[in-house]
Amino acid sequence: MKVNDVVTYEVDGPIAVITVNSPPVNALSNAVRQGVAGAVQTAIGDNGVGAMVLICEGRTFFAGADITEFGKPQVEPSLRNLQLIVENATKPVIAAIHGTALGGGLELALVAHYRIAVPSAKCGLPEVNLGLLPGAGGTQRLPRIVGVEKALDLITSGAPVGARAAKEMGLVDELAAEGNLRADAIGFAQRLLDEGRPLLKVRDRSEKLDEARGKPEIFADFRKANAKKFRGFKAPEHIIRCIEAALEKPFDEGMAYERELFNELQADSQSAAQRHVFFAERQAAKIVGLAADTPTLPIAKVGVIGAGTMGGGIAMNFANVGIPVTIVEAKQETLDRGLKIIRGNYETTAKKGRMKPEDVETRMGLLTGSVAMEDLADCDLIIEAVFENLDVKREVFGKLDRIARPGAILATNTSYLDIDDIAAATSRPESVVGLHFFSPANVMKLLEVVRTKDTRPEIIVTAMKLAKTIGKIGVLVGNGFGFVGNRILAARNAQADRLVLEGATPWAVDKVLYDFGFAMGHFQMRDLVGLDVGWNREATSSANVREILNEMGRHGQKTKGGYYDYDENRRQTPSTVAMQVIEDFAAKQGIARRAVSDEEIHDRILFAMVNEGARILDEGIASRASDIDIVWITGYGWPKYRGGPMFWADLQGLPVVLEKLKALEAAHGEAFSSSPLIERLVAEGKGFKDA
Ligand code: 3H9
Repeated sequence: MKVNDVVTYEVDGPIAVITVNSPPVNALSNAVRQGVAGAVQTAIGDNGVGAMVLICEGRTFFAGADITEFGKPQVEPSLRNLQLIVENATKPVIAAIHGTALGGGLELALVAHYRIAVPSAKCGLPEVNLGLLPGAGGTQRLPRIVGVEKALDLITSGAPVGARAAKEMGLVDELAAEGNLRADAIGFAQRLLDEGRPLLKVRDRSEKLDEARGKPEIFADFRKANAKKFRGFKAPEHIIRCIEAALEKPFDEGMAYERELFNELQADSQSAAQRHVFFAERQAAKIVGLAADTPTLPIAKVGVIGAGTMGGGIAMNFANVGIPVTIVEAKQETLDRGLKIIRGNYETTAKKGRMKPEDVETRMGLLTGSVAMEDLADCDLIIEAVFENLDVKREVFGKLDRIARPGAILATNTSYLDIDDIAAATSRPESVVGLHFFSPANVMKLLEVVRTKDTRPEIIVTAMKLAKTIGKIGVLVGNGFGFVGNRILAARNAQADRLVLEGATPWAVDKVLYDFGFAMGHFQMRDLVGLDVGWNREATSSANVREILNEMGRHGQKTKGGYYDYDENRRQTPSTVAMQVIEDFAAKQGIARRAVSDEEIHDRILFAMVNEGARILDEGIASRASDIDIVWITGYGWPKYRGGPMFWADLQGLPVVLEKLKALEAAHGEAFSSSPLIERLVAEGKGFKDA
């Protein structure tokens, strides 16, 4: 029997089966909640029914509350009221889990009296990733099942656990055979009836809480151990407080407290930002302007030119997913060094327990070194990662053109250069694309896929799909100086450099950015990456502070000195030497140093970045404002809880942004002349999200 469009009710002997089918992920939308409530009530009233199974069709059990309904008027039953109906049912409810039982979905399973799952299923409370906490009893019920320490880990990390681990923790009562969930759940329900098993309510359990009561230090220790990871985020601390309440307060009071803190987070800009990021990540994968049926090309073998830090990291991505790679270097010695570093990276990962030791050899076995570019002749994709110089890259592409098989994808990892110029060195510019990886390339999530004026649609689609295959977030961008990420970085560089000449210290600039939420400041980042990256040793022009520091041998952390000084343990202190260089250079330039406030640092850096982002969007280098946000969050450490530069600007309100830019332009010149897009959007009463 159909209860409504998304829920059906069937009876199999004494077992009622309530099936939900609401693609794509069975989120607990209004219709789903109404349908399930109706079906449970039917089963309660049905004298022939002794127990009920709650199961989902499609790829997963409930993936959580329907995030798209947040902020809209609440339709009854709310998730919490649905839970009351299920938990207080007079007949046992069995949640039958496959796919991912997440957030409100797992919380609904936690009010069922028993849970059965297939081995491939996963259970988790990922609300923290959306700047939220589990607001339907997750913080109160999970510790009652798995204990306080595990609950703290699971809920603040948001990481799901597999069904087997869930069974060990007591979160799942029974494992079903893969592919046989419905029948096994019915069998399990029948057994419960036959054995006369009681209606178990998680809320009534206390043994796991009792275990924690003797250890009051749990919470303080947990906060201390995670202080760095949680810095700036509100949700983790709210979660910890709720779990403390689970221990200290009676169940109903704990629930009320959880609800209060959930409401607080839901109304906060951090959650709005993190929900924006969730959808923005998924949007980024959608390609604008190409036919949906554009075919992809098979990538069975990859070539990488350059075995340096970048080339090595890029090659690892493919070996990690089982794709063989040929790495080409000019000299055997450099090649050997590169391969040794890759092996070292894998061995370190294995030592840390993040990879099976035997996988080191499997992955190394997928990497073949060569000093002959001819060995790339059978590759489907060749990625060039040589020195950042147009002539060098053009020479490589000219050679590749003669060697690569027809139809092969020729990619460059350039971070600033014009890819049309590189492609022009070949007879097949339509086969050339940019694949801009971020260092360390085996770790960083971002991949800018750069389309040129000629890149074939099949190659664009293939590159975006490949990003997903190797676990990256691909963002499709246009071919212009620095693409999206580095062009905005250049705007930040310009302001940061200027600010220190005008009177700010590098540490003051860094502190403003750190306090805003970046993992590290601008100059700390430069010292880490190395001031000599991209530095032309031959041209000793002393044209700026960075060059002078380089000429002095101060290349950053690796030489124990850059903008900061570093001790043996890479602990930093502000450098008086660097400060002197800055002051001397400012004097030489005729710049009178003055006091610069933190507010000025904040505004000049951030609004310059937003303005550059607007230009990028206006020029079509990015397809959407949210793509720019994803680039800066995944590639440059923009704090996730601030949603990316464009979301942050929308949050200030574009009229405020425009006013700031006008004031900054009056004070500091045309670097702040506002993008025409901002002016247009303000005139139309719109934000970047509408652009
Ligand atoms: C919550 O539960 C609060 C409660 O504690 C308290 C309430 C009082 N809602 O990721 P995919 C869409 S908060 C609406 O590409 P996959 C998604 O946008 C929630 N829509 O697939 C996409 O749409 P489109 C806690 C959702 O197979 C499509 O589904 N739950 C939701 O790679 C496919 O998604 C979470 O945070 C949703 N909840 O991964 C879980 N979820 O096709 C969030 C997904 O238009 N979801 N969509 O682009 C996930 O982690 C993944 O989607 C999942 C599937 C693992 C389920």
